[in-house]
Amino acid sequence: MNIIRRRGWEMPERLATPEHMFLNRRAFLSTVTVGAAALSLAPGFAQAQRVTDQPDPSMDLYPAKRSEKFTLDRPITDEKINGTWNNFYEFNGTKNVVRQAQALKIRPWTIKIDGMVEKAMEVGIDDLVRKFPIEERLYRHRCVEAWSMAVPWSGFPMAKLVELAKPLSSAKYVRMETFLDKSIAPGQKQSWYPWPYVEGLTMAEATNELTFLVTGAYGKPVAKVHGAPLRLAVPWKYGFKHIKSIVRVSFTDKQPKSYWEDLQSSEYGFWANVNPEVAHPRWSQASEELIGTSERRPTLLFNGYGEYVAGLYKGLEAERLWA
Ligand SMILES: Nc1nc2c(c(=O)[nH]1)N[C@H]1C(S)=C(S)[C@@H](COP(=O)(O)O)O[C@H]1N2
Ligand SMILES: [Mo]
Repeated sequence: MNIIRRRGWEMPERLATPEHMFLNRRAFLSTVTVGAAALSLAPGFAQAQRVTDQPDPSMDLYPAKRSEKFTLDRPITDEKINGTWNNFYEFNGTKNVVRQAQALKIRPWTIKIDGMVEKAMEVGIDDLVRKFPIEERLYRHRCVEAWSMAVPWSGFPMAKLVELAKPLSSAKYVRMETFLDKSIAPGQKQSWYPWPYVEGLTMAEATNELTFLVTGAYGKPVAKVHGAPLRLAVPWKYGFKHIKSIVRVSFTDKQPKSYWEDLQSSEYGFWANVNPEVAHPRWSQASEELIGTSERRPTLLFNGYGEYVAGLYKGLEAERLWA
């Protein structure tokens, strides 16, 4: 008999998957597309097993030198645990997405930089990753679902990309977009989601010292399931701001509407800063479970990164900074 036991850090469904709970409700309403979406899982999965990747051309950049500046108050989350507990809705809405994510083709990979910039450009990931020194940073990550992890990311400060892009002084925000390819990502056939995944930051947030573009993790090129070949890390914000597999970075004067805000604006907003005192409409944010352990810890304001970022929000007290 095959009894599935819940490990300590796996929360009850109610807590672990709030993001897809209301999506299921939506899916339910959208009865016409449900059948097609369910069928679409099968071909995506088959393709995942057929893909054979070339050796990653950025392999020689890792492991990168670790920055002394960013330290942890907890052990690094085991790579295996971290690589098998993921949110990547393009592939599926469960935490078990690693096999399907192998269908992602990460070369060639081009990032389009456009909008309010001196000159729009397209840059290949292997050019981009060699333009700046790559460093390793130990960051904590707090998902809005109340679980957390600690990760050795590698990459470069987003400020470097902003500098490269030469935005006009009228640009106020950076809008980022994930790839769109239904043929490899079955989730993207589900028409009730606002694909492609979009996230945004203010210019001040994008150029903050903490804001990091991730190209590697655990001493090697970043895994597909974590958002290869280019993913954002903004450790003072809830996990959903950490957009994966970025293909487009646009500078704009309009506040970008993120994927989650578009889906459910009563629960997810633009700022999404971590605050243990402001509950999500459906659960408390006071504490978090460290994935891979049975440990629960109190959540910290700005996930403990207030010294770097609290100043960004002075004068914005009237805004929904915590959702
Ligand atoms: N494109 C894309 N980016 C995404 C998501 C997603 O579903 N699609 N999920 C977000 C959420 S909710 C979290 S918590 C983190 C999870 O990152 P991890 O799977 O590497 O732990 O990715 C974020 N970035
Ligand atoms: Mo999340």
